[in-house]
Amino acid sequence: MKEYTTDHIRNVGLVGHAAGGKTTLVEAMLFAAGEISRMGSVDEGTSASDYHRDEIERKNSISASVLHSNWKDFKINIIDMPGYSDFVGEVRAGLRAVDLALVVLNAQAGAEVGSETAWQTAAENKLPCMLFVNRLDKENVDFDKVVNSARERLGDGVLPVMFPVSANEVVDLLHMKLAGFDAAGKMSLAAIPAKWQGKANEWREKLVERAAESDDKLLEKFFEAGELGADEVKQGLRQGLSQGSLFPLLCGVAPKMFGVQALLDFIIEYGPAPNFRGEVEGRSAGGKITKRSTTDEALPAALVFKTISEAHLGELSFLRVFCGKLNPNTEVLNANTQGSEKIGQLFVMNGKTRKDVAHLHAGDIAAVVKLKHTHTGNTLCDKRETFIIPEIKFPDPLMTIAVEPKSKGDEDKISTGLHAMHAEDPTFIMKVDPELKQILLHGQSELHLGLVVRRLKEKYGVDVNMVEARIPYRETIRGSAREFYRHKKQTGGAGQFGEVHFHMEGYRDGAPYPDDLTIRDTEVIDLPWGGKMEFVSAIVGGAIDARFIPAVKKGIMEIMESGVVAGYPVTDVRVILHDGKMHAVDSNENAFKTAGRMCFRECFIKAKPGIREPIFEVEVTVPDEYMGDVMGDMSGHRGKILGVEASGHNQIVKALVPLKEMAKYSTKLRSMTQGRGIYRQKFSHYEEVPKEQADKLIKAYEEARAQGL
Ligand SMILES: Nc1nc2c(ncn2[C@@H]2O[C@H](COP(=O)(O)OP(=O)(O)OP(=O)(O)O)[C@@H](O)[C@H]2O)c(=O)[nH]1
Ligand SMILES: [Mg+2]
Repeated sequence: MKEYTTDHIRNVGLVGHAAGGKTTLVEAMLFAAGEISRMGSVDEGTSASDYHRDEIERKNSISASVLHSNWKDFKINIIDMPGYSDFVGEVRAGLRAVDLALVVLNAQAGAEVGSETAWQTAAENKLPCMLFVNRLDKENVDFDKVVNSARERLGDGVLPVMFPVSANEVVDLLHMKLAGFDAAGKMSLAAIPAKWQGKANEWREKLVERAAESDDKLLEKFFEAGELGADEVKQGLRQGLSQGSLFPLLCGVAPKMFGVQALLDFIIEYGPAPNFRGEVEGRSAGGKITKRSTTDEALPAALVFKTISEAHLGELSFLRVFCGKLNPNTEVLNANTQGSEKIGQLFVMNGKTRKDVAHLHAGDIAAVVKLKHTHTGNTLCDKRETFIIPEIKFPDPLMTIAVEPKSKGDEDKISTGLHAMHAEDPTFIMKVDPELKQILLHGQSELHLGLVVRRLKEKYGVDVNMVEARIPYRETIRGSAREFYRHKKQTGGAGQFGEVHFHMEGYRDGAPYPDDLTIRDTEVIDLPWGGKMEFVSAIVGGAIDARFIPAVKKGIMEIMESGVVAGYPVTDVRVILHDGKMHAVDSNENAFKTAGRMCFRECFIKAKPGIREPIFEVEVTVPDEYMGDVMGDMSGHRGKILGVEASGHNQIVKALVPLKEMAKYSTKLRSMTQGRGIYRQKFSHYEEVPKEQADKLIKAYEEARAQGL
């Protein structure tokens, strides 16, 4: 494989709402450049990018694929990213490796929710952005409307550099020509027909003006002369794109190769080279921010942005070289772990096929095999000096399911498999939850976790059932109570004796103590399971020895952890130990621990126990027309609407919803909005569950205990 130097490399990432045609466009970009000999298709499962079995079956992208196209002596590295929000982690990682985001819009739908989120991620990475309006061949396409929707939702800098005039022709505003595409997608230029001349002049004028605005000198010249030369327009557009003030918009029909040649030309002529920022920022071993020049001469540093392990590919780590030149068979440093790594051969990828390359120049993207201790997000750098490129920010998990092995004894295999898969996909996290006694999988959606479970079976041979994750309820009290408990046992030799008197009430910060008790000592404990416990000593006249008091507290903590009425940890109580009795011979710590535990139990039952559930703050973004459905559904599921905000053509609904009601929200929202809604959620607080539900939980616990579970 030929080597390309930095200025002959372009790195572009395709993003956008699901089914816009990204993968098909990538296929066309490869085919146009002769990279593949036949134009494959997503529908037939023959595309270079969606090669994974799950992708072929589902007919959509799941994982970011790395490909490239050699076009007119340039190497265009292409990352094709999934549009479904379930796989947003792939977009976060993929966009870290490129210098240009290409947002693919569906001409029938305009800018959609998924286009906006991709756009935001690109903006967070300060990435130059351009657009491609695809599917122009569909009925009822109104190109001007698409441009307007892109302007409204994505930014005023959206600037068409062409507009379509027939099924296979566009007016190219850069060259002021009519570009036609034949059945093979080959482009030929002709004069603009008189009919379109007026619109062409008008749009060209806008384009020149916007290009001039990218640079003060150009703008001055534009005002003086009233126009700019071809090179100046080019310079202005390039600059506007690189600095993020202009978002050029092209169009076409990917499966027919219509517009693809023009797109490739545009990327190499106007797209930023990998060194367009001049420097890359990183951290030294001591955490100091440093910068390195993005040239071959700098010490090398590369970010591992993706890791995969598949039977036919082996273990592959994809890396973007940010600075320096990378040679095969070299020892490098994993800057994050300070461990040593060996880079063997370097590979240039096209989906699942790979070719050897002798060196990688600054800015290039490639893959290496069999790294030992390197994970996604790590930097590999020259051993002489640590340089850590900022880690990739993955999204927080949105939902949780639990898995149970189908055959006993598979727990270890589950853990090994899931840990290995987490290295490939950091957006799902596996945890064994000792409180809920479940293996939990946290991820983006049911679809996402369903695919994880499927791969666990296929790759690691472990079959599991997906079940609902238990809800981490909490027990607490709504009233107050006083009780005493005498623990007394006389079995042959030494006996057991301990008596304690408690006053119990709900814990509230700074609440006054009962008037009739003399407070000696108090301690507020932050409980490991959340909430507080205040333990107060109000013992008078040495009724029980000071040495027994910690034992009483220990007994309380034990029962608080295991729960009293429904088997869930207890939170937010104040216990005042105000009296007791001891026996000169039979009292010991154990006896007082038991007395403490039992007295807590009696008091708790008397003090109106209640059950609390976790409430999440949920933020749903949907197009206007779905807002009513989303709000109705929330209210029907015990949600409290906090407010609604408009954001372009979308509405953001904010609500407080019990976690229990969010169990299958990703699937529900998708069907309610035809995939056009997204949501986020974060823990807010605990709240009491309705009485019927509390009774149900208590009953279930009693039944389980009766059966000895
Ligand atoms: N008519 C028409 N169909 C297209 C065009 N581009 C893509 N398609 C079809 O649209 C569907 C989705 O195309 P993909 O290329 O998989 O879209 P994508 O953006 O990669 O989708 P995700 O990976 O799910 O985000 C497929 O059935 C394609 O054949 C187009 O320009 N015109
Ligand atoms: Mg795709």
